[in-house]
Amino acid sequence: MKKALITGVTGQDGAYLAEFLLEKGYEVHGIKRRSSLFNTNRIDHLYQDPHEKDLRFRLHYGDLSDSMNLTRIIQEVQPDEIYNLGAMSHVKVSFETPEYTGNVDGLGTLRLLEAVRLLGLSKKTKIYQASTSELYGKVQEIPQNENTPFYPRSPYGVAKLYAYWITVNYREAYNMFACNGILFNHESPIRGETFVTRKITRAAARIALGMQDTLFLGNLDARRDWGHAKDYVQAMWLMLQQDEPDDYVIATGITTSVRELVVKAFAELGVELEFKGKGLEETGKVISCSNPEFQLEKGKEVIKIDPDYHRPTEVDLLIGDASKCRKKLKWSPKYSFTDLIKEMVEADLKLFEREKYLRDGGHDTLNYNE
Ligand code: NDP
Ligand code: GDR
Repeated sequence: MKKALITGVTGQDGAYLAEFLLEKGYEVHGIKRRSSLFNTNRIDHLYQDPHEKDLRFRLHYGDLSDSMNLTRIIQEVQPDEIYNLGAMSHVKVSFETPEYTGNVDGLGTLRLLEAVRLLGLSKKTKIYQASTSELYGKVQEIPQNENTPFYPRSPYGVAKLYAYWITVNYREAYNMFACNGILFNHESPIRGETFVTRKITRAAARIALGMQDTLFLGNLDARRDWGHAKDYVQAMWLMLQQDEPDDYVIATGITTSVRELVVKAFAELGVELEFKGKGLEETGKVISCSNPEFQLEKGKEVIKIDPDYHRPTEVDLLIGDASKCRKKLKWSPKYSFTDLIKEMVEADLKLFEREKYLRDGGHDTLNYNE
């Protein structure tokens, strides 16, 4: 039975990947951080009591800033594959915590690679590094592929640039099987609530249900190549099943603006929006609502701009060219952008319908997701 170790197992990708690898018959080990509240919501359905026989899913306390901890876990697990998904992954937050982000996202990768090397596992253990389209940053060329020059635009992007190159360096210097997956944005119903897709699908549901008045956003002109996380974790695994280690772009090849995303999410609920005005004065208003259960008046301003959500330096346009991956890994995404937004909106509508039902019934909902 193959053993995999996942850092960031409690995150969006970690949860989908753990599920995927368990289905493939792996023994899966995950590193989770100690926190004052439970932080395993996304993987609770996979949990196994550690006293069970034939345990195939195990969690270890750890942190990418702690070399000794990482070394001990790797020594104990002796993994065939390591997926380094752990990171401070929010681009805007990285401007507020640049040193921490550099430590975890940049040096954290070095700590893992060096632990594998020092433990004499360079031949046995294959490593996947979660690289990102944020490496491209300021537009140099489109669509972006494995040969497009990097120009990161945030402390997050710069930290991930270090992680990208240290992965390449360990591959070349020590002959390690280490791959970079340069993944473009990927989302799902379990996406973190402060990333723009999920922020929008949650707010659309809440606004339609009368639980929220306004959604404040930043740059509506930014364009991203959005895919589904379920498709993307499959590509991570495929990279480690090849004969030779390499770096791959994973993307859909379709780009959409934040403004278009907002319109689409509301349209899924039968709410038609129109944007008017420019810059900070731009607003999104309701034109019509075909669902009689949602009492949204015509002309209601539901989208407004808050400059606090603007970034000091922005990545304007991402669109990926995944031809290498399609050809070599025989990978292609199953979900379209429409499927993705529909699934996310439906999931959030269900979540808040339940919440509203409980609140209207006078029950205390104790919702930590809000
Ligand atoms: P999430 O933010 O959902 O998950 C990040 C994970 O990293 C969480 O499990 C988090 O733990 C963990 N983590 C944070 N800090 C540390 C630390 N100091 N030590 C150990 N673990 C830590 O991210 P995603 O699942 O979306 O992304 C997975 C990886 O892929 C990240 O590295 C991200 O940068 C990268 N990436 C993501 C893309 C996307 O569009 N989703 C695109 C390209 C790259 P906790 O739950 O406790 O916070
Ligand atoms: P991104 O994702 O920065 O691309 O990083 P995010 O969803 O945060 O932003 C996408 C774009 O939307 C614009 N935007 C807003 N973003 C947020 N979060 N909140 C807002 O209110 C808002 N308004 C407009 C942003 O300016 C940006 O242009 C994600 C993360 O998962 C990274 O870890 C990963 O590496 C990249 O995707 C690929």
